[in-house]
Amino acid sequence: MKSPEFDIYLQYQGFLLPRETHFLQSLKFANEFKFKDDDVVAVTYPKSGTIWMQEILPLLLNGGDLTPIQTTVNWDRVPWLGVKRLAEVADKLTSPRALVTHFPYSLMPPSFHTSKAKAIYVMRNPKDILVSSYYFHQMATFLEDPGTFDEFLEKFLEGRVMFGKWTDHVKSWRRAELGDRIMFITYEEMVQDLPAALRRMSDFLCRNLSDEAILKIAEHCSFKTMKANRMSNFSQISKEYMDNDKSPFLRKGISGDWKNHFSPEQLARFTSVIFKELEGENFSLPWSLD
Ligand code: PPS
Repeated sequence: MKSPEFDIYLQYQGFLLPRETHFLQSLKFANEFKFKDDDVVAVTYPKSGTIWMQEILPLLLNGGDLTPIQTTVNWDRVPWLGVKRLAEVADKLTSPRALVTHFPYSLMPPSFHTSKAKAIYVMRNPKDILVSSYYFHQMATFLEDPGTFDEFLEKFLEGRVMFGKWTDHVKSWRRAELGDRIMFITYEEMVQDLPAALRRMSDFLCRNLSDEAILKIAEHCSFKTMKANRMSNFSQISKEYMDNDKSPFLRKGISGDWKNHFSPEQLARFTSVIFKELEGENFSLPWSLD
């Protein structure tokens, strides 16, 4: 039996954050974290490809040496900004450092703004995020029970989920002041042609990688390889926190699974809300919402 909502989430600057991993102290640590100019942070709304980036970034930064993904668990290899573990591993990270975060722009620490650190924002079709998150809420005991898919869809649209509304998150990171410090990529692009997506990221990070290195990285970052990598598949986490038998963390790894879950009514409701909230924004979505 899961605990009530207030036990599960910490309210922080208008956002609900899972208490299991977020503490006032870890958030203070994040706020005081000193970004360096050669850091790179992958920014994601939950379930958009975070752990994929924890696999990709070390390999792009080191030219394809597999040591980090074979010897270090993902949460220590590319730690989460905001999560308590960061304080324990921050000093051990070697430059160029890679981090991930679910933070909306407003939660980024002052040093991020004054540094030249780069950000890669990974965006995923929100319908697939909803589906992925629905299963994740069933397997992660530190998150609330999602209820029915219909109930969870309403919660998601209202932003009564960790890190708030998806639309607010994507809008928050469209900041002119970031200029060429940020690149945007989609989960779908990565699924469709991983080597091409890796090439784009590697160019953004000014890594001059050979085609051979890119192909090697793509092979080791495929869904199949990651699912078998015990440093990345959460098999080392106790069932008490994540029950992979209920739903594996690396669940399907595809785009379009929403088609197996949405009714026509749910689709119409979802599309109209998201559409309305993005009206007037000067960026377009790379996929159609309906
Ligand atoms: S979390 O909890 O926010 O950190 O989750 P996150 O890592 O952002 O997202 C989990 C989804 O990403 C999928 N994933 C991948 N898809 C394709 N290829 C690779 N290599 C890969 N690695 C992770 C993972 O399976 C989750 O999506 P779903 O749709 O649930 O399968």
